[in-house]
Amino acid sequence: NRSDRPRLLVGGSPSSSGTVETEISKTRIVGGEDARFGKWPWQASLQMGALGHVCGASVISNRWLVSAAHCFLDSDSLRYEEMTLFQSICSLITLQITLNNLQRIIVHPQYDQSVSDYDIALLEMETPVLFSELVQPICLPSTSRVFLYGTVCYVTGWGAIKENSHLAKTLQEARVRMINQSVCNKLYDDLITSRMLCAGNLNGGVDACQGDSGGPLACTGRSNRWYLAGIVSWGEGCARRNRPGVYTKVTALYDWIRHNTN
Ligand code: 4AZ
Repeated sequence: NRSDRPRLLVGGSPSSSGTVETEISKTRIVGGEDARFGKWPWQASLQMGALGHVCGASVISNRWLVSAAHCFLDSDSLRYEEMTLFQSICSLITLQITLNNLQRIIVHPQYDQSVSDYDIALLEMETPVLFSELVQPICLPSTSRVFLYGTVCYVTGWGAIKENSHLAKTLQEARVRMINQSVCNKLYDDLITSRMLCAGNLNGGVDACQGDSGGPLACTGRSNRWYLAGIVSWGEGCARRNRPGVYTKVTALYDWIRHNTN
């Protein structure tokens, strides 16, 4: 019974048929749906010792991953040099491919914690990953690529299944749409910089949440390739009406990524 399973990324498709479940899904925020095994082969989980999963990340080459800068803020309880990196394709429980430990973490020098501007970090692995059916990079969109407002994209992760809730056990995916920049800027009191983009559903109900940070917002382009349009960054709560998810805009940081990863 799918409705028994933990869900995440608030929103996505309704659960199975049946009146009871249908009623429930209307009256509270529900998560996205379980991702099919192997469907998002660039999705990685950043894990720290006893804490387990802390953030998402995306594989962009055999040596590099992209995540959010805010995942790497040192605090008394968290030292990010201790972070180990796992790629968990579909379920943290059934399959864990250990990627090579991190060699270097490059946080964007202009990252501004107070407003979440330039919320991006590059993670270099000690030794290259071997690609397989289950481990594949996502394409980096160049500066000139435009994801039009209304474009359907997918956000994936093991983050909270609703605000202040627990993490998902199975990787979740949710369908979101690109939201107009000026519309989003009005909703968020001009906090949306040109290094950010908004995606979700203005009616609420579909969104990324805590723990999805650093993970991918993936959109298809021509030739059926998937592109990393955004990196889960912030938002007011999760899946609230008129409070869409805010993502780091990857096209705006393409040159910086290229320069640092060669
Ligand atoms: C977070 O706390 C977080 N609804 C990530 C994404 C969103 C909100 C919070 C977007 O990491």
